[in-house]
Amino acid sequence: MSVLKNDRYLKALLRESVDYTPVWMMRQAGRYLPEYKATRAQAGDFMSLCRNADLACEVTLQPLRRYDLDAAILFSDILTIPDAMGLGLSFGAGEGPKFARPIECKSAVENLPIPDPEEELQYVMNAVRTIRGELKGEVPLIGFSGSPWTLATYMVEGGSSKTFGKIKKMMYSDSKTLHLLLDKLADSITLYLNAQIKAGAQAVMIFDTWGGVLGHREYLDFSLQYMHKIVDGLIRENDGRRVPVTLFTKGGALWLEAIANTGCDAIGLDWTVNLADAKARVGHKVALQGNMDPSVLYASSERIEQEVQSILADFGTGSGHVFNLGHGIHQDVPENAPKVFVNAVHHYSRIYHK
Ligand code: 1CP
Repeated sequence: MSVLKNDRYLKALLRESVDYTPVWMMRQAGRYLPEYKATRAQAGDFMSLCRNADLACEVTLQPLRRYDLDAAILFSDILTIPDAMGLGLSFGAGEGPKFARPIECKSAVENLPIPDPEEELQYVMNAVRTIRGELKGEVPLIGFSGSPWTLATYMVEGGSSKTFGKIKKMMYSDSKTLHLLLDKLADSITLYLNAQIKAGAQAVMIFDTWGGVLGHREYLDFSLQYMHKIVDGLIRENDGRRVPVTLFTKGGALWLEAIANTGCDAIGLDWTVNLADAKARVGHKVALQGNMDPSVLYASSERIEQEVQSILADFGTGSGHVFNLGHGIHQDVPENAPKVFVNAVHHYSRIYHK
């Protein structure tokens, strides 16, 4: 494998010194890019794009050609695992995900298989191997998965949800079944992420997009406990280098200390938390990733630069910060905004790394 030319992202996650703050954008490959839409049309539909290693590689690299990003993220989706478990995933045109066979009862959970990453999910590993080859060591490749709780919400609700009524009913009336599901997911995710690492992912991230809809005790019990189990089972060194793991819970600012105690290397933050406060609470243990509101990218270049400078000032001096949006980039941001954002992070962060 080629030598890594830009390792700022990996270094910052391990709180090692860098010359400027590295940056990438959650959902950096996607519908805000015309070339993504063209490749998706070529593939036919979203899952066919994920299953085609060459096209998945192409869309992974597209944002890197436009912007000076410090990391690439595998193009795939968090719902590949439930699909591989046999739930029948589809994405209608312009719609969210749908499962043909959602989880409705205990026996459905008991019968769920734990997918073999090099069998049912081999297309993901093939994409990782192809992307690593094509990146030629320019920047590191991030592998990812959804958290057990977040995957379970889609599996029980049958798709996206606003109220999470079905899964919360299961949580409060049949918690044993839900724990069994979360435990199986944690085992599946551990195998899946370890396979991504063996295939070439140099860091991994767990997206707990829906952890923030839980009550205080429920978050610890139904979400964080299972992410902790995954962190305990991950390969932490590969190819002579530490493989950092980032946990991102949207709406998770209440639980930063508990998240830091899982042994993860970094915590992903949304924009509801001030970086200075977060750093004071957990910065001696973990690195922080975030946390600009993605909607700032709708504003003028001056306003974007101002927001970047404020967030950099909040974090202050020293390493341990990976700049990012606090959630995925919106589909309709002006074409030039990501460039202004990325360049501003690099430009204005140098004074904090002397
Ligand atoms: O129409 C299209 O082209 C599909 C849109 C799309 C894209 C571009 C989906 C369907 N998934 C993706 C890619 C994707 N999903 C990536 C690629 C890597 C990147 O560039 O960052 C990643 C990391 C994800 C992760 C993902 N999928 C999450 C967690 C992160 C987050 O944004 O909170 C979630 C919740 C999903 C589910 C999902 N997949 C797709 C959609 C539209 C959704 C969200 C549905 C919902 O809101 O409930």
